Amino acid sequence: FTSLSILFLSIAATAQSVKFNNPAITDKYTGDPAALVYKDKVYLYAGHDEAPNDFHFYKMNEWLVYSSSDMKKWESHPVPLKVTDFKWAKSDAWASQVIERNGKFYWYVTVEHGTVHGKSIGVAVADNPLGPFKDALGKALITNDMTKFSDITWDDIDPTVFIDTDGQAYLFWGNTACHYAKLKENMTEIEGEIHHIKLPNFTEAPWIHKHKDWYYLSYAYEFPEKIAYAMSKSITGPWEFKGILNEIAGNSNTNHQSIIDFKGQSYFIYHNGASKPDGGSFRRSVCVDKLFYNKDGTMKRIVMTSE
Ligand code: FUB
Repeated sequence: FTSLSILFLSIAATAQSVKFNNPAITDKYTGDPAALVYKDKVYLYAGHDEAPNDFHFYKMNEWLVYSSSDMKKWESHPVPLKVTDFKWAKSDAWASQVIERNGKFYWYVTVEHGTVHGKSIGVAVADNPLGPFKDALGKALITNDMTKFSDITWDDIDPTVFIDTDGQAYLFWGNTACHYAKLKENMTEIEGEIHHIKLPNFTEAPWIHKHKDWYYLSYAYEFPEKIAYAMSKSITGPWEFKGILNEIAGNSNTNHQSIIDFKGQSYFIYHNGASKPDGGSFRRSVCVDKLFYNKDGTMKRIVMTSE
């Protein structure tokens, strides 16, 4: 081999190792992916986009769950949770996240409240990651009346949950502003005050993760949405803005991310609206791409790949 052919071979190998066959989920339209690594599998929770092609808003009545051992082959499981499982809610299975604590699985969801004006956050619980999940409280965990931050009715959406190394759990959420609060050990009650974080052009979709000794707060930035992020040495901040992580995702005005490490590789999971023939902002599809870190802990921009 000449040194030139070795260079070409290594470029080809790198390109191939980055490539994924997106969308990852093709049996249904899915949005707002939230991945959970548990034992040797990844569980992928997502909202089911049920809007017909001529309906130009979200129609979402249930959440779905898929599992995978390799991030490529995804097994679909029975519907684990519906809006109707929350008797106090009336519609809108919007963004959510599941976390495990002491062998129980807690699923934080966004729904439209039946009596309190606007979106609220509820929590369901199960003994295994595939459910069945049941409403843990019989009422909302967070409502618009509690946050008292803005008059918009969709301020309390998009929960992301994180358990720090000292065992303290935190819930972050929000639209227009990012809020956070501690969760009690039981994972179903807020402890103390609700705090508000200032982040440039925050739209929605916060996701908290930790990699090595850095905390990352990624979120949907502007509208149509890109994904940007901030970093901190502490879960309570201060957060330093680090810029754009992912560009607008094909044909979708939202771009909702989930970030995990699995079997030695980091992944960026999101949705786009590019599925043929009828994909779009309300008929989204979950995609998976690899994520890479720089030596200083910052994240490299995502290279979105398709088949
Ligand atoms: O899927 C409904 C809403 O769209 C989510 O709650 C937001 O994050 C955006 O993706």
